[in-house]
Amino acid sequence: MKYKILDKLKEHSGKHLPGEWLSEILGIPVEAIKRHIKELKDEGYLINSSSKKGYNLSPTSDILNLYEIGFNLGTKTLGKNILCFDSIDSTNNYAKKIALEGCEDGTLVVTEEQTAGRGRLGRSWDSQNKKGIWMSVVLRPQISPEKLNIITIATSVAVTRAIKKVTGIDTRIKWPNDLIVDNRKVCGILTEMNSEVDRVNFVVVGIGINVNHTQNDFPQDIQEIATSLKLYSCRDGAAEGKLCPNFSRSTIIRQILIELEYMYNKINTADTKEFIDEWKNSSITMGREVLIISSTNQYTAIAKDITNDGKLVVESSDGQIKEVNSGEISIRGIMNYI
Ligand code: BTX
Repeated sequence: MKYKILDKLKEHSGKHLPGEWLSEILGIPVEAIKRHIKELKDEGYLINSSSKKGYNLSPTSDILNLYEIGFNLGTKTLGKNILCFDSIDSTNNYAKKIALEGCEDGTLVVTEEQTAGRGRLGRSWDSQNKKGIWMSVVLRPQISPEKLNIITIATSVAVTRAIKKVTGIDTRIKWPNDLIVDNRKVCGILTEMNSEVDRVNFVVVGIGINVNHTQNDFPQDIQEIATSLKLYSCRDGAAEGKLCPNFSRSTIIRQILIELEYMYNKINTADTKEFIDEWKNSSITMGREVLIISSTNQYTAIAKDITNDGKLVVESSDGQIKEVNSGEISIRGIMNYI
């Protein structure tokens, strides 16, 4: 019932709704309305209560729960099954566990905090309580294992689109899995796979986005390389004395699910050109010198293109054109972040 009250507050956002009116249309006593409003406030919803005017929901509430993420979601596969936690070691770990147990395609795992958030190659990912979006999606794509990189590429385009639509911020993509604003990392993507020789059983796509951090919230070792959506969007406004915009993490997650579902369908029908082109336009890697470190050798090359199945095309200094796959190599740009 409390979420039915929330539906009404959202439907009439910006207005005050009298308790008596809510009581009448929801068919429960005014006392019950009061009790549910208190429960919603305890969950963190910012609701103004006035004995004369009634209740009004503040648009600055930033709550992560099933109701908020599922509100008007409208997807067919992604986010049909959502698991929300207050704290967990890593959403990728949990998603892999339930994927092995057979959870459905598109299952979302999301948490307020990760105690052992992971990056690539054994690196850690700082995932503080309520500061960001720490989420993983289980996918069961119809692709062969060597095409795994297309999932990371689709995800980086989906997140880029979602951030732009919800916050207006333009992020740039750094191969293979970082989103950058202002030369700093605002998002990292960790794609992990379970496969047979020629068949993918499942892929877990982990997405970490810094949203609510101030610069001092970041640990010392990443202060110089990390930023958050709020920090970036406040930069100019704060100087001009404007109020900083408020993004709800649930709205961004919802939009990511919508965008990623669109691209997931494209991947399953091998129709990747549209988002590959978009990736190229948003990429800061294209045309730049990159250092390629493979298990056998190391060389610099120029990033030239990306294939329709997600491999980076590079030209080495001796003029050779090669296709490289992020699964087997590590690439560092010449900029001062990894
Ligand atoms: P990565 O290996 O490219 O980046 C990891 C590196 O990024 C770290 O070594 C550190 O230098 C820096 N770093 C750590 N935390 C942050 C942060 N919050 N913001 C900016 N830079 C940071 C990137 O790996 C992939 C990260 C995926 C994280 C998601 S969160 C949900 C899911 N669960 C999980 O355990 N991982 C993924």
